[in-house]
Amino acid sequence: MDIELNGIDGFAPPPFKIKSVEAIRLISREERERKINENGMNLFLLSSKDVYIDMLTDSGTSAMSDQQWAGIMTGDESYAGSGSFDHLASAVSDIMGFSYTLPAHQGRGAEQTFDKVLIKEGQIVPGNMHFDTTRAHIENVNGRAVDCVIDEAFDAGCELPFKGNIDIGKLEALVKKDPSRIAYILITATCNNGGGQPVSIENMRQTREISSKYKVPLFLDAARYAENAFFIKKREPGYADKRLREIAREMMSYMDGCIMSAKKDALVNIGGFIALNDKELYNRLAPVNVLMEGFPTYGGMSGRDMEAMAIGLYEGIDERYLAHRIGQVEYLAAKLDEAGVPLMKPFGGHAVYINGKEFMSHIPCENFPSQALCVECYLEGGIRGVEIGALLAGRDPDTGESICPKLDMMRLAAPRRVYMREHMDYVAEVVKSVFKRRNEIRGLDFEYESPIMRHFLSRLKWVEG
Ligand code: PM9
Repeated sequence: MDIELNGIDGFAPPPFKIKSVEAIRLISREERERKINENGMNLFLLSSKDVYIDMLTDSGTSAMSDQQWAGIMTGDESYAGSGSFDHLASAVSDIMGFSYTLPAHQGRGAEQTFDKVLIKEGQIVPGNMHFDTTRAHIENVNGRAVDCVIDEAFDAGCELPFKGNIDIGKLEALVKKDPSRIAYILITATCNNGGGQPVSIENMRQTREISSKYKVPLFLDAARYAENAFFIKKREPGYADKRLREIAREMMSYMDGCIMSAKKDALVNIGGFIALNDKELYNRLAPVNVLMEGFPTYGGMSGRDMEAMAIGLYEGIDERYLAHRIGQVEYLAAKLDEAGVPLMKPFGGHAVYINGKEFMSHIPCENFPSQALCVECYLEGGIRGVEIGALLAGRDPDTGESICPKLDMMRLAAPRRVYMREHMDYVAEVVKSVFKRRNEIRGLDFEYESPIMRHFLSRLKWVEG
């Protein structure tokens, strides 16, 4: 047995050691109370110095390697023809198999360019479950984002191996009604809003069949493609002996291209890109990207960031690193599970998703149970998680009513290569302690509701009790 991949106790050891540390501090309970009240019970508005363990997001929060920092020093800052862009394009082509790379400052920059070119007014973008910025960009150009994920995705306790899969029947029914109304199909892997659940290779292949049959392009939201490849290796029959690079290549072989927020699996603090093989489409995208992001050989990124990204793409698909990373998330989830905390199952790749609806079953949806849980975890131990529930879901564009989503969760996202097992032990103790006194916790109401993507900027207050 390979200890580096499986560990001695079932959890793979970290394939790195620490060269530089950053101090963190737990401010007092009184200070935490003051800070969260001053910031309208919204953890996005807190200053990071007032947070002890920051699990708000795994996006842009990775610790870069010494190799990446070395790359920062050798980045080529030329406006046009940067050598660092060549390194990035070559890494994308080598790992993903796409010939054309268009950089963007982050995922939503890529989405903005992409949707401006690919979506005509009134067109539909079906997918498994779109991420919130993805949906917002589709709607921003008057398109419609439609989720076609399998029904089991909404059953938090259901232990299917690939709960991020598209329901092929639902997808085909939608596409065949009028293929000309479909701008493109998008698979998000792993499926962030569905609990970090992976998509199987078989499902990608079947989606490709639909895409080819109706002549509609298929793209991947590749933010966490490497974690998805790891789950395929672990869970899909026939893939246990394949290298992750081979699996990633096969995933991409079913796609016309991908859009990537590189702030996740490319282990960088900023950056993103669109990658594809169709030269004609590239030629339509590039001028728009010049307008929105920058010249095609930097697209909103500095040369040094592209250099670090080119290196990070290779490090992010390394199996020993992924075995440790996904094992760390599993370690935290298993501790909470043992204590009876209701969780999204199976455990996801980049985060532990706590079922806030069940944890706070006495708080109705309109009083944001998972947001109340996030606030309480901050008050209890200075932990910052994020709500993926009613607050994030926003309002129905047709009726204006607040949406009550089927899944209402608190996400504890693990930044890559940042925290140790001791941090996870601490987080588990804090959540367990909130769980013990959950029935005393009240819900929240708006003090101010932000009009777009309201979870970022809204302010809340405790309901009278
Ligand atoms: N995801 C996340 O925390 C960061 C924004 S919300 C705190 O999960 C997918 C699957 C994402 C994603 C961002 C984006 C947008 C696209 N697709 O944040 O613009 O999870 O780089 O990427 C966040 P950017």
